[in-house]
Amino acid sequence: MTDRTQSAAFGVAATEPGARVLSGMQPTGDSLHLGSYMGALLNWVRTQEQFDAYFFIPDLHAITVPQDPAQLRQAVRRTAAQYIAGGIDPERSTLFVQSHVPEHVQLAWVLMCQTGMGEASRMTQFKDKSAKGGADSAGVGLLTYPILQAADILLYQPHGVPVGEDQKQHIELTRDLAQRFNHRFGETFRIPEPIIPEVGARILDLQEPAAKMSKSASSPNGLINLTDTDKQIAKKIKSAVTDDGTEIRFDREAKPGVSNLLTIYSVLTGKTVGDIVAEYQGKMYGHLKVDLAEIAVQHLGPVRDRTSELLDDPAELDALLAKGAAKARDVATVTLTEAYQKVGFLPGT
Ligand code: ATP
Ligand code: LTN
Repeated sequence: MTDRTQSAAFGVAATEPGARVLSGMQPTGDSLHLGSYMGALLNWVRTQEQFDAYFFIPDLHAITVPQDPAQLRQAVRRTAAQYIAGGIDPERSTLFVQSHVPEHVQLAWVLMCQTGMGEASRMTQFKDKSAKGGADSAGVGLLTYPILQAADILLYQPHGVPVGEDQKQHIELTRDLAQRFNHRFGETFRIPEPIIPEVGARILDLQEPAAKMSKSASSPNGLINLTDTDKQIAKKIKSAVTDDGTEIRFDREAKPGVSNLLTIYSVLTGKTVGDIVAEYQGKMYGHLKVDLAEIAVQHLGPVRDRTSELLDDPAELDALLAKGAAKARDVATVTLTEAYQKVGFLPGT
């Protein structure tokens, strides 16, 4: 497959031995979905080939909105299983749960003390999520969410952070906080680059192509979960909203629905959008949908089946996550100790 990542960091950093990447996806909603799979997970799989990779499950972030404890436990294992089923190799990459590494919260506190109120409240995700439940019901955790995310990242001194388009602003804040800290207390943190795929960084809702595909989608038919059955996947693609006219062409403005399907097709097959458009010249939207439905089922079916196999052995998954956390702590503790010393805390031992 061609390399679809735009970031210079991917090429430059990969030449440095030991260069790291780190990323995570929240264990909320029913499952990871086609958007997070293409915008993030597939890119993680590519980065693990070239980098010392850390992938974690941000369970601390998951409690910034109301959650059910039993469901959260289940969702953390399911997310870990989906990472592995999607191609993360736990022998090669370090896979862990955020709450198992207390250094994340410890560094977050230090960074919170470097963040302005205005700066935190300007974050788009905070504004969207707090507006949804009414501003008064939003917890302080939602406001400090991106600062915890900055701590997640900076602890591991990564060169790159593979994420979808919507996380750009949080990575920008992370860079600002790192620069501010370094300026104030001396060189401590590496300034990380976002690694955003050129194709697939913003997959749209299949029913509402003005919005991104999201676990909080308004219609379940707009969202393909990695847990969906073959029948559900095929049905959702075949009933995707397309645009006026009949011509299959890539035009994000005038034809967002068809362009979204072409993007999904391109990511799943590795063909360029141009080649796909040429292949479907003179054909109807229906042809494209039928073929894409089959491609998606072939691609996502095995990921779903492997996830459920992995979930059949939760003890094995837990053991793997414990091993990952021990490895992650070895790295995190070095950065935290340095940051604590730089701000003026006395050594504890
Ligand atoms: P929420 O509904 O809470 O915003 P979400 O469904 O958008 O959640 P996240 O868990 O926030 O998904 O995202 C996990 C990762 O997947 C992030 O790196 C994000 O940028 C990426 N991602 C999420 N949705 C999409 C999408 N529609 N297209 C491409 N990438 C996406
Ligand atoms: N906010 C991210 C999840 C996340 C993350 C991170 C991603 C939490 N900490 C650190 C990259 C690096 C999201 O996907 N919604």
